[in-house]
Amino acid sequence: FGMETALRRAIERGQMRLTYQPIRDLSTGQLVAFESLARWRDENGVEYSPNDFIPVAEESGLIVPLGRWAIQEAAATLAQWDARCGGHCGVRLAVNLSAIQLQRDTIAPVVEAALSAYGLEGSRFTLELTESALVTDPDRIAGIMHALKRLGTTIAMDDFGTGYSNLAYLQKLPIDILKIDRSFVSGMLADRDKIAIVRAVLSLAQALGMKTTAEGIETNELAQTLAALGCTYGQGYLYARPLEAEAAYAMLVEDR
Ligand code: G
Ligand code: G
Ligand code: NA
Ligand code: MN
Repeated sequence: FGMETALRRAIERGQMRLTYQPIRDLSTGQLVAFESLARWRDENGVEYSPNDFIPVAEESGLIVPLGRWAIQEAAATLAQWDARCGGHCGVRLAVNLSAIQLQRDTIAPVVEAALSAYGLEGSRFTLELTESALVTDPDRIAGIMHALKRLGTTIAMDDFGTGYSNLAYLQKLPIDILKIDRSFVSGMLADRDKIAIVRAVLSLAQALGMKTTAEGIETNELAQTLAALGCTYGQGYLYARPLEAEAAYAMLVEDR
């Protein structure tokens, strides 16, 4: 109960913030997007990891207000970056949606309201879903995904390959991007099995007309290898750790 109460208060008191990790086009190096990642620092300066507070938010139902806040905060930040750039700032923002959040909230209207409140086109948002979201009520999730697509957003399957779902969903659902999980990417240069899995995912995505993002890129050699294998985008500590909003804005200005 301790963390749940503290988290509820933190959401109410505006102690949550988003950090932003760059995603680059692997063939051109261009900055194309940032993934927004929630952070929580309490009044004593203690920083909690989303690996700890997201599960608490999911069990307690706080994922609904927290998720709504993240969508609105991402839209507000993007609109502010656009205004400071005097127009389109050149990047998309990716927002994570948890499986429980998709069960408990009506996501498409929440995304639509945030976009319209800040005058943003739907194409400026990517929503990252995990395979686990598809397990409980696939028909309902399919409906949500189609509603999100009608808003013009892009949909990415996060942590692809780590869930236990049936691959048949790939042909039925409007998925734009497969994010290849870090567990396959990091270390793949020294592991035949990992590189085989990465190649298979890349060829599957290509055959289905989807783009790919490799997570967890920490070295130049890895970025170059993934580019040569045809992976579309890359994300990882090589480019940057998740950045505070102001540092992310500085990166995008530098990149323009
Ligand atoms: O940023 P970090 O690598 O510590 O994130 C750890 C995990 O928490 C990741 O799986 C990430 O997807 C998840 N996470 C971070 N921010 C959010 C968020 O705003 N919403 C949801 N649902 N998950 C998040
Ligand atoms: O589950 P999800 O893919 O949303 O998790 C993203 C998490 O991965 C974030 O917490 C982020 O901090 C972390 N991350 C991002 N890039 C790297 C990387 O290059 N190496 C490692 N070890 N972690 C990373
Ligand atoms: Na994610
Ligand atoms: Mn991910």
